[in-house]
Order: sequence, then structure tokens, then C-alpha cells
Amino acid sequence: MSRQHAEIAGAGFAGLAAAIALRQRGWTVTLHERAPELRSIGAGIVLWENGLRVLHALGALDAVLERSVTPPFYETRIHNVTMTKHPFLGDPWRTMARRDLHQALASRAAEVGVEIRVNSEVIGADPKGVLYLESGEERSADLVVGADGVGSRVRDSLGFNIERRRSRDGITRLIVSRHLDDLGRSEDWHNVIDFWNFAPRILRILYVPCNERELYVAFMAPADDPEGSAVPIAEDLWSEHFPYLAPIIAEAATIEGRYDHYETTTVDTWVKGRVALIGDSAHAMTPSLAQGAGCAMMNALGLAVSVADAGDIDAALAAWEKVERPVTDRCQQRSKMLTDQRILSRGEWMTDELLETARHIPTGTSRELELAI
Ligand code: FAD
Ligand code: 5PR
Repeated sequence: MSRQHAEIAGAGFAGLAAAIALRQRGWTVTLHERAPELRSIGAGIVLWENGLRVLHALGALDAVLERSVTPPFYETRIHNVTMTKHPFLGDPWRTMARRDLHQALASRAAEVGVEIRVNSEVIGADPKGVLYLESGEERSADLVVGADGVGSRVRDSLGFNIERRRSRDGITRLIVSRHLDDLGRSEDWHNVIDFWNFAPRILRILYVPCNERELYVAFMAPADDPEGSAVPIAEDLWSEHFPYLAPIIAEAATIEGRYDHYETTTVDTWVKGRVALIGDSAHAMTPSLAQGAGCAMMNALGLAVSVADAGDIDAALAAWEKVERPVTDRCQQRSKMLTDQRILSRGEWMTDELLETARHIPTGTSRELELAI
């Protein structure tokens, strides 16, 4: 069989995962990133067993484990009173800085021989299998992948039917230092702690240790609260409502930051001809279940497995969407429901139904594999 070639738009978690998985199966891959360097924006990230299994299959798990932690508990507090403390025994999970996950994937992509082009802006695609670049270049491939995020030009150039739904809340996410000496001695500062305040106003701080030095901290407020959604975060407001987090808030207020309104997007189909959409270009979701990147990487690996040895790529793409999409659709719907109803505040969301995605065995990973985490 002749060597097959893929052109991929976007070097985020989805594009990098697809590129590595296709290279591992003997394809040649060119990955286009519009930014001048491979770098992830954003703060911290939580991955569950499904995402960790994909990293293992891609050969990137060890690098991620070196730079991530499993906090002892996932704790939820309302007005600083602990509602639940969940150890997630039997459900592997890791927290990390996004930069470290991105770097692990980028290094692995280089190692397996993905051709990475930075400063390479994609402006659209053709279902026949062509990627159009801003430079005027047209790149032909057996498979074109739109992994260019929630604002995907690949998707928008092809007239996919897209539905966007916004939730009432949004969040500003930052990385700060751990401030363990200033916070006061307590083992709890190694936990993930989801601090919810409902009165006198709705404000929430999500506290996520990423490693020995770095803390991922996220400030949630309704989008119609100008002060709560202001960036840089309003130090007086947040430290008035969360005085026990004052050292963290003080550092957070020195960072510019960006407030992201929670959004759910769906498309009518993930595939048009030889073009497949993966990650946020196909299914941006709210972060309540912490599965956006997990689903993106699962679907990227599944795509590579499906097309790898397919005689008929069109049939393989249709089969891929049919197999992979239902789990992601359910995850997206549930995440949206949790976000819209602010259900994480109850601390009781760790049900079998809501952990379905976390426990899902992704295509291309082995059922027998036990992660040493
Ligand atoms: P992106 O990360 O957006 O990557 C797209 C890439 O394409 C970028 O590098 C961009 O520069 C590039 N690009 C864009 N346009 C072009 C173009 N025209 N030409 C070339 N390149 C282009 N998920 C989790 O699993 N766990 C979490 O804890 C978690 N927390 C989250 C918190 C928030 C507040 C949000 C909003 C999301 C969270 N997610 C989480 C979801 C996760 O961040 C996304 O689902 C994931 O990053 C999507 O990856 P992607 O590769 O599809 O898109
Ligand atoms: N979980 C995680 C997260 O990063 C966020 C949320 C939940 C890991 C916010 O970005 O509910 O907002 C959330």
C-alpha cells in the first residue's frame, strides 16, 4: 500500500495527539500551527483515566506523570465548610499545568517525526482532501484534520451546521505559586478544593495543585457580574469573600488573565469528505467534567486507528464518527447540565453515570492495561 499522508490544522492537544497516532501507524503528517511557536495557552488541567490511557498509547504518559500530581482528595466546600472529600480510589486522575501536557505531546510529536510548521495559518479546506493556507499554498492529503479549536476555520470554511450555547457563568484561569507557607499548615492544601460561595453573591474559586511549585486557580462568576468577571481579577472583591485564600488572590490580581464564558458547541457531522473535525472544533464543552481535552485526545487516537489501514478512507471516517461520537455527545450534554445547574457545588457528582467518560476505554488502548498511578 502506498504511504498515506495527513495534513492537520492546529497543534493543540487534539492536533498533536492525531499527528502522533498517525505517524505511529506509518503515515506522514504535516501539522500546521498559526502561532509562532508551539505553546499552550491557559492554566491547569485535570486528566482522568481515559485521557491518561491515550497518553500511554501515544508514548507520552511517562513525561506527563513526571510533571503532574494526584491530589489526595477532591474536596468541595460551600462558604468554606467541607461538603465532601472524595479520594477517587480506583479512578486514576492527574492534575498538571497545561504547558507541561502540551510540551510532553509536542516533544513526542517531534520524536516520532511529525513535520511541524509554526507560523502556518490555515484558512480553509476542501472535502476532496485539500488544506488551504494563508500563504496561498494548497496542501493535498489522504486525510485533512481540523483540530483548530473552537473558532475553527476548517469547520467554518466547509459550512458545517454549528450550534453554540452559552451558559450563564464563566471563569478566569491562572497559574500562581503554591504559597504553602502563607496559607497556614494544613494537609488540605494538597487537595483539589472547589470553594463555592452563594451568598451574598455567586463567586467560586477552584484550587488545583499542579506540582510542587504551581497552583492552578480559577475564579468563576456569572457573566452578568461585571466585577466578578473583570480581569485582572478584582483583588478586593475576591479577598473579601475568600479571606483564607488572600495570598493566592493577591498574586492572581497581578496577572492579566482572560475571562472565558462557558460554551457548548455541536456540529451536525464530524466529517465532510476527506475532512474530519476533532477536539473543540467539533465539540467544545463546559469544563465541569474536565473532559474537553480527554475527549479531544480519545477521538484523535480513534481517528488514527480507524483510518490507519483502511482501504476505503471515506468508509473509515463514517465508522469512526459512529463509534466515537455517542460517548462524547453524552459527556458534552452532562457537562453542560452540571455547569448550568451549578451542580459541582454539591460535591456529589461522582456517580457512575457522570464518570462514564473517565472510565471509558478509548479505542486504541488495551482493556488489560493497568495504569501505574
Ligand atoms: P485548542 O487547544 O484550542 O487548540 C487549537 C490549536 O489550533 C491552537 O494551538 C491554535 O493556535 C491553533 N489554531 C487555531 N486556528 C488556527 C488556524 N487557522 N491555523 C493554524 N492553527 C490554528 N479539558 C480537560 O480535559 N480537562 C480540564 O481540566 C479542562 N479544563 C478546561 C477549563 C476551561 C475553562 C475550558 C474553556 C476548557 C477546559 N478543558 C479541559 C477543555 C480543553 O481545554 C479543550 O477541550 C482542549 O484544549 C481542546 O483542544 P483542541 O486541540 O481541540 O483545541
Ligand atoms: N473542573 C476543572 C476546571 O478546570 C474547571 C471546572 C471544573 C478541572 C474550570 O476551568 O467547573 O469550571 C469548572
